[in-house]
Amino acid sequence: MSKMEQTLSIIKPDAVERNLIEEIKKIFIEKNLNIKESKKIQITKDEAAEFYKVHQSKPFYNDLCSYLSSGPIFVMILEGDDAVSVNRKLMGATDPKKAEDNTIRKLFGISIDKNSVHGSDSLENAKKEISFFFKS
Ligand code: IDP
Ligand code: MG
Repeated sequence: MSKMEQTLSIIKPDAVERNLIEEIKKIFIEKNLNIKESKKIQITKDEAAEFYKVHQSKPFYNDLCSYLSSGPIFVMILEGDDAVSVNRKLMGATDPKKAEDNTIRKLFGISIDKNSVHGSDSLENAKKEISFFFKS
């Protein structure tokens, strides 16, 4: 059975810079992911470090935090049936080279770090990530 969920999506600096916001939003809307709230912002490196804390032991952590804070991002709350997994499927594999055809990362990703989008990987993390960006 499907379940109404909310998840967090981020269009990363590489895609905002290439004016891909509207094109990526269209992909979500066509798959019945409703954009409940959205905003274009730029975060500090400290905020990126907090957001990506789960990756703090990874060798790429510092670069990842620099990158996410390097330019404007577009953050969205997506809502729909099975929104967490539907969004992950639409995004494709982390490495655009390995992403399935017609996924956002296959279509637009440049490299494993400049892979155009972030999406929550579980309902629990979705709740945390939504409250990180959208204080209610
Ligand atoms: P995900 O975004 O598909 O959930 P994660 O493993 O959670 O992938 O990694 C978070 C982000 O860190 C990725 O989207 C990517 O931008 C970056 N990243 C992951 N693995 C590597 C790597 O091996 N080198 C550089 N950056 C990486
Ligand atoms: Mg992840």
